Amino acid sequence: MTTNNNSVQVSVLGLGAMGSALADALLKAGHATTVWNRTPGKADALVARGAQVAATAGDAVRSGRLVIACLLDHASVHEVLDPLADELAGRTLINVTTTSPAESRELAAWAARAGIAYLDGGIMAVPHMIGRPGSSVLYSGSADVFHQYEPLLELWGASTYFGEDAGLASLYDLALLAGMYVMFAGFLHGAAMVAPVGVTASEFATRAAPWLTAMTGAFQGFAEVVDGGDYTVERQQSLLFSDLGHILAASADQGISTEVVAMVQRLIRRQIDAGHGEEGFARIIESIKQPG
Ligand code: FVH
Repeated sequence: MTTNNNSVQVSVLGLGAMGSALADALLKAGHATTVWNRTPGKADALVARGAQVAATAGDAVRSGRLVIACLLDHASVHEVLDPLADELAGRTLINVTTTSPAESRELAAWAARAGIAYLDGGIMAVPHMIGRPGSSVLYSGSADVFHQYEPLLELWGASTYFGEDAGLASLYDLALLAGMYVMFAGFLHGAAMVAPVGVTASEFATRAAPWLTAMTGAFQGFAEVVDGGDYTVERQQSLLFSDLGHILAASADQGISTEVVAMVQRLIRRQIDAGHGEEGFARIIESIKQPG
């Protein structure tokens, strides 16, 4: 642990993989860190690096002006914090547990009623990335809390504040994860397509990674078309040209599921059927915005 003249008395509730990584980064920066976990034993490595361990969540809350919650889900946050509302009053709570936007707003309202300053966070990193390049954490809720603790928050990753609506960080978090999961499904679909001819997923990955990385260059162009609202602009590939029938047929020939590609094909088809076949691929956002 290094010496830190601006040391914050901070308590971390939840020492799963992520809570432990967050606490470790605080300790490395010299913050006076108290940790608590429901199941004993998970604090040992952190204690060896200078953390204080609290026997109960209440003890942890009482020992910090700033309380970080990194628990499993919204229900576990309430389970731990509800009995401690009086103890938390006048303190600051930053909740980086993954929750839905509605759950984040609910927790912010709960905190406001209890007199707790509240900031919601969405972590865009896996535990080993915390404190390293590429890690970012999204925040919304109290601007005062964000600005007061920004140097501490920067220890975990690049911090971005989206505004007073506590649900915004979660909304961005889940929107980014939506993109990630669909991309992963696309990669795995491709790996399943080539598997019957003896291509390993690892070999396929060496080709898919640079290809998909290059294709992310198209995001900005799609975004400009979407924001401009005119899908007829010429430089885009048309929806008719984007028909995925050949990919569906090849997938079926390989004896694999067509579900992943069929999902995209349905979005395209709805726009073609509505008479927009000559318009650009970005138009499938209209299928997404208006569920069929
Ligand atoms: N790990 C990751 O890659 C992701 C990256 C993005 C953000 N997530 C979210 O971070 C939250 C915590 O994730 P985690 O990786 O630390 O999760 P676990 O290792 O499974 O640890 C869960 C901790 O929550 C405690 N806990 C669960 N239920 C309760 C409860 N009812 N009361 C008190 N504590 C509870 C659990 O305690 P224990 O099982 O050890 O007693 C762990 O400390 C999460 O929202 C991710 O979505 C991580």
